[in-house]
Amino acid sequence: MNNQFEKRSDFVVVANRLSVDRVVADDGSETWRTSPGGLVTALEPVMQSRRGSAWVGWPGSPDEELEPFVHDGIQLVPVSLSAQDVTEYYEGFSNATLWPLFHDGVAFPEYHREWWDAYVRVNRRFAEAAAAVAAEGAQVWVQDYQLLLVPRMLRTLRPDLYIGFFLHIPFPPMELFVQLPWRAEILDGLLGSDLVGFQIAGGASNFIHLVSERLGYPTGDDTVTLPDGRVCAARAYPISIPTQRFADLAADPAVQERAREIRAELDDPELLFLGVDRLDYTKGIKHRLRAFGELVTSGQLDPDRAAFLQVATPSRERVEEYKMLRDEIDRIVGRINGSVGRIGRQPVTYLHTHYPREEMVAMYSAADVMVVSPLRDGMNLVAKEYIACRRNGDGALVLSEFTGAADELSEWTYSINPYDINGMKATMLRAATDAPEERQRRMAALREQVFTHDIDRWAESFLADMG
Ligand code: GDG
Repeated sequence: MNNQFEKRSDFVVVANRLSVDRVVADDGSETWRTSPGGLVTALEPVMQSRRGSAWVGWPGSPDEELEPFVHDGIQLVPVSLSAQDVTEYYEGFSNATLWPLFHDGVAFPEYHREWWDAYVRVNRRFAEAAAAVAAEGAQVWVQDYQLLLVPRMLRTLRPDLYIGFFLHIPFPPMELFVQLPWRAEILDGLLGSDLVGFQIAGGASNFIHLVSERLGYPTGDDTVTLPDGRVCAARAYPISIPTQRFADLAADPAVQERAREIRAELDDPELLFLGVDRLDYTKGIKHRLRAFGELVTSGQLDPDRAAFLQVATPSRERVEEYKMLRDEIDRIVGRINGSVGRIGRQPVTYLHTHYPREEMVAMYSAADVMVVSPLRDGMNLVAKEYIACRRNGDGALVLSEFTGAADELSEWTYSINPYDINGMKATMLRAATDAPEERQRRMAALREQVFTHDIDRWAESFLADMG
């Protein structure tokens, strides 16, 4: 073990990205800022409360060797990736093999042996960095599909550690998973953990079933007993959001004013639909726009009175499938606006850019109907954020049954199958026209669920079970 760290840490998070973003000032000087992402927000209190916690991750640009440094009391351990690693491990195996395969194969997964070699090589680098910074008996929490091999590698290096893993995306059914040429290695990688967390119970049971069928290890409802007698548990921990923070922002008078402005800038529609996503083929953006387009073209919705605001944040822009999706969405939006728009009034406003959180909250506050239509999604935080922001208890959430969020929320959402365009059209209309009391009743129940199940509860329950 090396001695490059002054103190070793009792709690270590290992994630593809570091918890900080680089900020370059006008004079060219560089500093780091804690990243605004949900995971960082969730884990910050836990990390601050423990002695010298550490976060192992990639700083975000290729070919950069950085020494470990301390930021806001957290020890940051940068893992370097070459440009080739980024292409093969990150864009390749993580985002063009595992991502589509784990999302029901909604895009075709590509299998390349050199991508796999890079994935193994980079996972080992993360495991070695974590092994070097973790104190004797420390808790190490590994995050997500980019690092599926890390638990086993880390256990081999450091059998004294408690190792947890959380998968943010779905865990596929056996029939899909077994396509993977490296299925045995990946299962073994995860089984290096003491506890594997999934978004929903179905993911955990897919995993247990697979291990039982393929490896023949003895399994219980939520446990696997390994040949050396060690037990690996697999359970659901549905992730959530910092609900109160969203609610507080929505209550800010400046944000409320901005919400009014947004409606005015959209030419004061009577009915405003909203979609917010990373531009990703799993999110069903095309499907929802097609449904809305048919509703306004057929006259079931009046194109002079209804508007759709779609934000699609740029994502994975160098991956081929994402470039194609962007072109297709441009075409669909152009066709709708070209056929039913008029001068000064376009039914679809499509924004391919990233906004500050205040602007997102103003949009959530402005929209009458939120449409969340993924073909498959681990959880979907946008759905929960919309609920948190509906401070007056109004608004309606149209939610795909193929999201993790539907497991918790579908009793009170307007539930859709995004492959069924007619069904989606009918449900979007219903969400828009139901009696206000019915919409309020549903929203009250949704708010109760999201306020009592926030991100702190998620992190606390996982860590408590990790031991
Ligand atoms: C993965 C899983 C799981 C989006 N545009 C902007 C912006 N966002 C924020 C949203 C939300 C987050 O990004 C997206 O989270 P999702 O959960 O919807 O989706 P993924 O990015 O695919 O996340 C997913 C999640 O991990 C957590 O486990 O729920 O299933 O796929 O917070 O608000 N935020 C800002 N500007 C934008 O333009 N500030």
